[in-house]
Amino acid sequence: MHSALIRGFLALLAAGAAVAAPQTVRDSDVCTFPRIRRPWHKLDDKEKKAYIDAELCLMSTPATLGLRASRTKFDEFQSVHVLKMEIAHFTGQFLPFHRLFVWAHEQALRDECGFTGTQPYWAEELDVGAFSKSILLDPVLGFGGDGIGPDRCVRDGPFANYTNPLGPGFDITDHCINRQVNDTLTMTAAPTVVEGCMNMPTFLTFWSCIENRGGPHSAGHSGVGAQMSNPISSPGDPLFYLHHAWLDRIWSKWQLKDPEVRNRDMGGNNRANLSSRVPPPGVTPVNLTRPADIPEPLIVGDPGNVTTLNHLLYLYGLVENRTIGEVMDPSKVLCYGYD
Ligand SMILES: [Cu+2]
Repeated sequence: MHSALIRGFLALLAAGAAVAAPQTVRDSDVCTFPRIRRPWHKLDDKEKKAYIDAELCLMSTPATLGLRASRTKFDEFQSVHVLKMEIAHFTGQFLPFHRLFVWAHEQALRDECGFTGTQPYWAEELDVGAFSKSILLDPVLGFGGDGIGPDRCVRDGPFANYTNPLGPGFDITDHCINRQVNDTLTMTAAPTVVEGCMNMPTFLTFWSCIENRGGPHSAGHSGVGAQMSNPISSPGDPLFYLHHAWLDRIWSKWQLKDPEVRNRDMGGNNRANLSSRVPPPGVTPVNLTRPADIPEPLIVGDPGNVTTLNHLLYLYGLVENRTIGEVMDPSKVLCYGYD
């Protein structure tokens, strides 16, 4: 009787430990001063130059992860996005994955290139209907302008000479960073559209408002065009990170309206049904079929079909993998916030 009690007690302790273990906070996870991300238009010239220089540095730092077709650290990010295409879009992990992905990029700017600022975002509301005149497309203190000529190469600005080895889509081809700005397709970044998403009551309704056609996600991609409008290889344009930081800010603001509930609110499917997806009018359809020689993306931590907080955001070595639960509140493990 006595030993049975002790055995029971020990079993309870073990069960408690097993449940408690994933919640353990490591020293490196304690966030005392969250880094505050700001919009590009509020950075001064020195801050803009520091960010662009750090991105150029990633583009000249050799790849180390052995990922498909990547020559540089910059390419490795694009490669991970290609590898994860069907599980990182139109799935529950769309927002959490892109949160960790943009954070990993910011971290690489810091670790590899000595960047001391924070990941800026593109306040796209300011440029609705006029991406072509955005200060982000400035040739000197920006990302270069619209593409020109038949190949739509960006021929001015700091990234004009970069040879991008991945894309379009799943292809491996050396090409320039290209754009085909379409101001009409930027209307879904309008404040009224964003406000509509902010008023959504649940994660599922909020996420679909952001990602589905007619939502702010498509504005940055379709409005910039060319590589940016390719759902597979879009991180080949450095504007990708400022666009997704803007979306991440909207999610974060939405979460802060009811953090107790919304920092735990997750759902959706784990794998996208892309066969029913057609691009918005004016955007060339992209072949979304994964070639046989590119391995299927891994789904880890979610044995069912529904996305949960236990879902592991697998990043192929870009940074430590994190669960969705760990990135729900950016002011915790990732230690940042927005202005
Ligand atoms: Cu994406």
